[in-house]
Amino acid sequence: MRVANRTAVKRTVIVIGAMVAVGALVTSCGGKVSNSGGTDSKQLVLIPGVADEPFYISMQCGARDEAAKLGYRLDTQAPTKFDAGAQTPVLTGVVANRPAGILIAPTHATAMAGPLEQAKDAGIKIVEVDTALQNTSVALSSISSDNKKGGALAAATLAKLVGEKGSVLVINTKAGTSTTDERAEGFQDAIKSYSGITALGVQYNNNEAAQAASIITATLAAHPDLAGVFATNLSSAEGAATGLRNANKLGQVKLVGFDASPKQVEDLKAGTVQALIAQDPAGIGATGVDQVVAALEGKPVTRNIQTAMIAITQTDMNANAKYFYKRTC
Ligand code: T6T
Repeated sequence: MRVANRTAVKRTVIVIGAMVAVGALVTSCGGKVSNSGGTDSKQLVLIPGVADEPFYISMQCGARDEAAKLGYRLDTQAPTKFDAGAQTPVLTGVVANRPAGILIAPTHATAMAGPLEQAKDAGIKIVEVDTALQNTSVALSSISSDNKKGGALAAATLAKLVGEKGSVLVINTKAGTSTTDERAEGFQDAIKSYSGITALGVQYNNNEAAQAASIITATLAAHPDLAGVFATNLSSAEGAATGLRNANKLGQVKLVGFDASPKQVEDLKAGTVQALIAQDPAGIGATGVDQVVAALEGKPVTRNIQTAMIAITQTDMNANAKYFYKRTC
């Protein structure tokens, strides 16, 4: 069974482990949903956090393939910005077309609750993929990495890289994003156990790579002895790498980043980043489809499912290329 297999994969991996959008955008693999009548019983819609981002593109690929296997159609409609104000009108537009199920990565743990409750009240089955609402009564199932554990894994990895001493900084995305908040929390909790490490706290890049680069510049000015950085997602890690490159601190300041976009993989290869914590976005998408279809077909649904994660370094990157995220399906 898919879920059981994925859980087994996760265990293995961790042991080894070491538009602003009012109109909805149809991403490259999707098609527009239109429905002038009632619910379309075979139509699913994936609403990612933001359009054209390798994590969500990989998720879409997994979800679309699984939906086709199960005899359903899956379209993707995404906001152009990772923001509740941009995602809400996309969701409202999708709900008006009455698909049978929605897979959504809510961009804010509380701000997306109202619009999603309305979707549920319209009789649409809701499954959360990656991020989640604080209110657990809206979605039938939530599929994600174990983000707290991922943060702790990042702390252990960074501590080793800096020789368990010096100052370390967390660059997080946007407060209120369930996943990255959990990663930062897991990191901060775990880093406390290293007496030689000073935690400089958490700064937010608003999910903009350029802001992460500026945070690096400012932090290096205030703390020239900065030893390490944990970047909680793709945008923060890509931007942190750029910041370190601009400051000529490559390799001197160790960088551990969540995710494995093509740019992040290039940065790992170049030695700008020392470790990546790759997730399984295709698995999250496929498992999300399994769950929403189970709900639609009156079969049992699993409330919370955790998927694989793996820490990848330059040494083992070739062996782990299957975990790298895609730009197209
Ligand atoms: O890290 C992923 C995702 O898990 C997170 O919730 C938001 O950022 C990403 O999409 C990467 O940009």
